[in-house]
Amino acid sequence: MSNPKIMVVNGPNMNLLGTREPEIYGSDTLANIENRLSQCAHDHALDIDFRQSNYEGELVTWVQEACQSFSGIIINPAAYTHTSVAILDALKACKIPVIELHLSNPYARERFRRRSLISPVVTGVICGFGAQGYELALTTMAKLVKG
Ligand code: CA2
Repeated sequence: MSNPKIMVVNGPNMNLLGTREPEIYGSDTLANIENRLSQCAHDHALDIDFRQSNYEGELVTWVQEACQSFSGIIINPAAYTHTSVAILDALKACKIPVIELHLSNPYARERFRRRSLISPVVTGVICGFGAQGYELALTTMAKLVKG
């Protein structure tokens, strides 16, 4: 039997990770995070599809695709967390587990980061643990999709 497929979606500017603001986001690049997550996926017998886009519509299309043909979604919508009704609406239609993930702890930052539009419709939220949060999310996802 094939492994459950998990889509890992990253929003705008996440391609710049490791180049600035390491005090907030750490010094890992997104490629480093993906490499470690691939090992974690292998350990849990999951297949990951790791993506990043700076475009809201592309993120919406990917969420729709994941809802149709994946077993779970891990999503860091980055700045769109705080603004995107379109991503919220796409996630609302989703029947698979969804984990919202943030490297930083948005509740310890500016007021505008304390509101996530998507939190009310996701299965759970992991934030504030830096890059390690991706592995925490995938380990949790393994339990959600395999029982
Ligand atoms: O903490 C997180 O993971 C965030 O989703 C990251 C977003 C931010 O807008 C959210 O409030 C919290 C920002 C991602 C941009 O990443 C950068 C990385 C390096 C340099 C500049 C931006």
